[in-house]
Amino acid sequence: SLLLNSSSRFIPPQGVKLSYGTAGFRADASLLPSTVFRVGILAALRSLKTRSVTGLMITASHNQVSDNGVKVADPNGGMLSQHWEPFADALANAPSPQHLILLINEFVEKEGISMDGAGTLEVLLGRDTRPSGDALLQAAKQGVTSIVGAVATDLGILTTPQLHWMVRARNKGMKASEQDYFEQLSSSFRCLVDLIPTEKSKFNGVNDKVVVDGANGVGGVKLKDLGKLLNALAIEVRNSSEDGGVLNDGVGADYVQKEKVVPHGFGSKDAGIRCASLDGDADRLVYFIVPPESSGRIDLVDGDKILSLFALFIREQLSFLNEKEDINQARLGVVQTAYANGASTNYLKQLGLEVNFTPTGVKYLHEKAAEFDIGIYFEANGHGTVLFSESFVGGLEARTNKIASGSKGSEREKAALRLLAVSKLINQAVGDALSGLLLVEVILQHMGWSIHRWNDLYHDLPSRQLKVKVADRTAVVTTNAETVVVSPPGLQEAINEETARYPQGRCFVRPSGTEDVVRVYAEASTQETADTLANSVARLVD
Ligand code: 16G
Ligand code: ZN
Repeated sequence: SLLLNSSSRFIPPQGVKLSYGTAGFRADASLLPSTVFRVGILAALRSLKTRSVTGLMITASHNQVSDNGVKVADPNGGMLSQHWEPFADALANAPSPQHLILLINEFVEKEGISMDGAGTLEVLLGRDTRPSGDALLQAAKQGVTSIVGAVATDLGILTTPQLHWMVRARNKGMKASEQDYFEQLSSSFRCLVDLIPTEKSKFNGVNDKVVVDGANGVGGVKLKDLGKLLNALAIEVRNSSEDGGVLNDGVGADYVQKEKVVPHGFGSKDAGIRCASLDGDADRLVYFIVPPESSGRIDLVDGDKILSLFALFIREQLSFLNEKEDINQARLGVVQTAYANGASTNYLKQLGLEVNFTPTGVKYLHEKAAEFDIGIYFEANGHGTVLFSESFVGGLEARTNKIASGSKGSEREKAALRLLAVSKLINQAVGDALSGLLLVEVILQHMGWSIHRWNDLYHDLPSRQLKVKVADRTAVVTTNAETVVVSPPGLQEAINEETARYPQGRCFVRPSGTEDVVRVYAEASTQETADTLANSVARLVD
């Protein structure tokens, strides 16, 4: 058969066991052709099952350039449905083409997938700028088309969030090209700029340009294209893929957030300026400030602070809306992980917001945020977005339609227009550094705030992250959004005892989902005590 034929061209490497993990499959690129081919099959089956367009993205995000990876976007633009992950694992690890076909037949039967190709059967393919990406994309294409009737559409080099956005847009019957994406972001940005209260319309920051580190990847290129459509904002992009630097090497959001040092291409000349950093596939965003006399250190303005800024703005708009009516039932929820700095959680609670915690990984945060009318989620590492429920957006649309064209209406109507624009600007499929950056920028303009004013919303507690290499990281099992160890027995008690010695101490350990290590996170009132706490707990894990 077609399938047997094509799968015998993609034999999996021996002795490698892959797992779909929090962000799809990731490994050294040389190990991946058969996996990517098989994920092509998976994405086609997912399209067949849902009778909708699905997506397949080839990227290893912030990993080193020699790695690559692959993940599937579901019809709503989100991550692959979790109940298909075991099948993804089984597919990737099937030892031979015969096993593979057996597995597929079994799964097709179990899921009740009808193999007649009627209806939409299309997989959108994208990749980041990694040199291995093109060959892997060809493997994915062959995987997709080995399912009879499935069409693979190669969209070339994209950011991960662009691909997710396009899948979602296609299934909503909207225009879904890259140009449409840029159009939607830039027009909703302009709409928000036009609604800035006049007394604040002169931005009083120290410098009204933002300088962006593109991680030597795809994000910088796309941001330059997007920037051409924005006249209310000057963006200077550094470390773009065409600049010749190595992807994620001393640059990018992951590096900046974890190391808290200036990325290549930045230095003391940038002191005081508003700087931002994207990761390799542009689904993470952090800001930073280079202090004067910095010696290479930065002040990090992380995902928690982006979340806080968004929450503050949205809460203000809701309060304008709410004066009396219908919409005041709107439920605003915030979702964080245990990595959120304790100071950010306190700040959000002081604002009167409902703060929820989930395990690490976008799929968990996203799912939780979708329970609210407006759900804001962010990981400290800069991945996050704002989700609006359809019914809430419907309510906003009904209200804003009544506003006579030309007139901007009352404060309440302006607030509705702003929220509607935010729902279009911010990527509803997945966290998106480009749309996140535009929302940060327009909120700062709206508030008339410099990055310093924003950074002063609260002060991070000193924290330390460590990783511990262990024989078997699956020996550490956690619960309560990864804050409590249930196995090995006794470990949590020992952590509690250690943590109790430190003022404002907080500490947790968890097995990494992407590396063969156990991670330790500690917070305390001083950097020194945070370091000591992290180190002593690391010894407990070892
Ligand atoms: C992946 C996750 C990210 C998470 C990180 C944690 C997605 C799309 N990405 O990159 O959200 O923060 O893993 O890595 O879910 P770790 O498990 O190695 O700490
Ligand atoms: Zn990423």
